[in-house]
Amino acid sequence: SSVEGSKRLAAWTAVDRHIHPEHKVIGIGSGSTVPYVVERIVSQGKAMNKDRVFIPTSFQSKELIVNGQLLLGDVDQYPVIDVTIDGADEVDLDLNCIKGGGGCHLREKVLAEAADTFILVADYRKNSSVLGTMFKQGIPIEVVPFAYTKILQNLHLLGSPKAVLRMAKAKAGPVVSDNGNFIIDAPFPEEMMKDPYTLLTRIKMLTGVVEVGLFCHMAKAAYFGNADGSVTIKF
Ligand code: DER
Repeated sequence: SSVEGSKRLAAWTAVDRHIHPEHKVIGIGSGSTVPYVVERIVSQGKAMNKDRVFIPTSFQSKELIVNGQLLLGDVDQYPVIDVTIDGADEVDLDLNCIKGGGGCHLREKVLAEAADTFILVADYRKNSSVLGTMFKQGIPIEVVPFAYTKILQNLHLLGSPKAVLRMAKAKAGPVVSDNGNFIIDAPFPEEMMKDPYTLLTRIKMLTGVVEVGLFCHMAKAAYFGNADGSVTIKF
């Protein structure tokens, strides 16, 4: 499909531009676009990858690294990362983005922050101007289960009356993250989404919030594959 093709195009272009022989410690994001990132890195060959180490941002990301027969590393062992490449749910004109659609944004943000270069790869549906205008599900927020009801109340008061606990589809009950926490999806009005950094700080201060799926001033570039086979780059 053109969406899958555009994910592959974004991923391959970003790897070709940003993963070079001198890059030895590489952070691998989560979601349905990053498999194309791993595919392209594997295609650089065993000789190129034999002295590289790859740090995962989730169980899924770890599986991609293992199945790609790449060397698996740990962020405790490699706290400084050369390049992290990850997907996004929506990216605005300033490269701020919503992440967490896949419920992995806590570890993703740790590796995004730890990287000298953080790169986003996505299909054309994520290429936006104001966050929330294309990705309508709400800001993903990882919370400790003990506090989720209180946080829902506080989010309603903060400006998101429609904030909800993310329920699992293939399991009874809520989605549980790789860290054993719950996810809340909180849509906010466009006015508030125009200043994502302020909103990030206000949500982060709510007691029991572990991490917020707003990545502000972090990405160095974003690559979007388009249905016509072209690539749009924001930087
Ligand atoms: O959950 C996440 O943060 C993922 O990176 C998500 O934002 C992007 O997922 P996709 O590549 O499947 O659209």
